[in-house]
Amino acid sequence: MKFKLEATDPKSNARAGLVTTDHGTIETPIFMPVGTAAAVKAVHKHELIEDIKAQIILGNTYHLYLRPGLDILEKAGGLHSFNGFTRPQLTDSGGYQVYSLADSRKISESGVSFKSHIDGMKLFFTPERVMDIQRTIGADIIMAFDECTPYPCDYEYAKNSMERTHRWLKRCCERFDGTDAKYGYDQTLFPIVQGSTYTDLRKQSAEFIASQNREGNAIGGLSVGEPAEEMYAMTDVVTAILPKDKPRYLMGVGTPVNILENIALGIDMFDCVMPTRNARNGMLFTSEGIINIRNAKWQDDFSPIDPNGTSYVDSGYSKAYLRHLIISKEILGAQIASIHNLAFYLWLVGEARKHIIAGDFASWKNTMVKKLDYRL
Ligand code: PRF
Repeated sequence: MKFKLEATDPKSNARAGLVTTDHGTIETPIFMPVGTAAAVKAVHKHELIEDIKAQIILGNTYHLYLRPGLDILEKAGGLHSFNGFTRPQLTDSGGYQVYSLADSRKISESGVSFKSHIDGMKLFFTPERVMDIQRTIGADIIMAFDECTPYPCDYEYAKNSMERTHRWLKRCCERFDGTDAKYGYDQTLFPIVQGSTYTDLRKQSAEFIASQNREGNAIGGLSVGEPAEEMYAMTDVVTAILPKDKPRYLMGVGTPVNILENIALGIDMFDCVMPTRNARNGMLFTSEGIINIRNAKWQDDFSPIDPNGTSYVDSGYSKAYLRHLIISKEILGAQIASIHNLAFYLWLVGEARKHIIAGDFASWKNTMVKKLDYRL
């Protein structure tokens, strides 16, 4: 993997760059649609590539390991062959899903034991096992096995957890570096900064992660319920320490405003279920603000979903029709709303990139934040 820093904004820490993998180049800042189980919910690959212009998508080790399982993924020739998304893909390590989804979880120095949320089967993930699993899944970028602390989290717990995440990272690196990619293209491992909302822990973690000298770095443990201002403060502390010549990925973030503010702080990559999950409930993100299409005021509004939207569905369907589909729980409603929201997120980061390159990102960002600010 290669990273080329192309431009930095004069009035913020925003950057534009290029991440090159064996499956192609990603223009940063970028948003990665979430495809947990090897599928972006309700969106097929043609729409992802041609309409939404997704450059990279994200899958989850935890889900893919449970279903379809490693035998099938290996027989398929890896994740890209299996789901047909031929551009770059990234897998999260399960270091978050194990904590948020699995039952009867027990954490020890060697790893995490848990029960599958699908059939209750007892499983054990270690850093080494998670590297082997991600080798078999075959994403271009794979994530270290970490512990994402909840919010709030007391200092002692956050410190111990961060230190264990660092020890696990060393085990991840050792296993990853001692094994080969399986499908003829390269993989790269991103470590994850933790440390909850404690500035000294975040600094310590960022310094440790930077010292591992991997090709890219990630920030975890944020957007877990803390106020946005605390999230931004932690991002700021961490991006000041992480190397400038490597991509920075902020995991599981966020709202359009969260994304813009974190781009301003020097983040290059994002993922979040929000555009797809909220789409299925009728929440639409548009360049003019956020609307709930279930609202009665749209029932006889036959104007396009988003006259400024970049995707086919924006001009191809009316608000009244989409409202009807979502209220009637028609599958097509989820599909149209998901495509719309993802196209909006990809448009947003694409515009951010253009403004960074043009040198006027900071003022554009402030205008957009005013339009898009809302509280969930
Ligand atoms: N760790 C991992 N994945 C994640 C997170 C984390 O801390 C988060 C936190 N927002 C989202 N996804 N491995």
